[in-house]
Amino acid sequence: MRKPIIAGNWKMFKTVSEATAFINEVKGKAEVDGVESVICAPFTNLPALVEAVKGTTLKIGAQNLHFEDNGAFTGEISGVMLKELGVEYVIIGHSERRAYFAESDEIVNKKVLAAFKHDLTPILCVGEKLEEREAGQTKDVCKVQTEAAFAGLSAEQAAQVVIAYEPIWAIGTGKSSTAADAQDVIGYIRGIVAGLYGADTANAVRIQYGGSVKPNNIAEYLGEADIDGALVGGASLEPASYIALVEGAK
Ligand code: G2H
Repeated sequence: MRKPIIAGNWKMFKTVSEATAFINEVKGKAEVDGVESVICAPFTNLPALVEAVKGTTLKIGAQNLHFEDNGAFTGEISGVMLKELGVEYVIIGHSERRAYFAESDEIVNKKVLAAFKHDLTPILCVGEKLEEREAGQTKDVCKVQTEAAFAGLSAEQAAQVVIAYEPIWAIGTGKSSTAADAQDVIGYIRGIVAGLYGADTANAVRIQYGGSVKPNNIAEYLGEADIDGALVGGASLEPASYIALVEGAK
């Protein structure tokens, strides 16, 4: 059985004091047996958050990493740096990074490999743009992105990847994919992993849906056979809402 995973993607929100206040409010509440609960925060918050979640089951993730360990890459943060902090997860290839920071499939793949090099679990984002959906290319886009991102991974590593299927047109827009449509694509993505590594690996991989997930629709998504959790932006920012999301994943 795959353990459901709810990951809050805070994007560029919250100062250190706001972040630690959030953890103090959700401690013991956004902790539900059988559900993994991860907060992916801005880099500046990570040391304080790792400290704040000690003694809880909450886990901390970053939202990006550079694929090199160190070097002349002004403004970048590496896997070595994240690992030493005690960070466990890292979002890779979010559509905002692909769109605004020119992250190609090749860069995403290098970042996935770098995450494993430093024992960080990647939350790999894939998903289609509105025009791609309208052109009937959703599955082709997901196939290309998924296969590129997994290049060079062993079956054992592949089984640990968390994939987040996020249709770009549903991000922060209030328009969410129906649970049935999300299941259709996510089941297809699981089939891609099966094609690469076989059924056992595909059955182990956790695949989240992301895009305007809220406390009032999370149960619908988690009710689908292949949907193992959610990557949540806006609705992860308020403690009460985040707690409801984790509870909704039971
Ligand atoms: C998609 C999602 C989190 P939101 O980006 O990754 O954000 O839930 O605000 O649509």
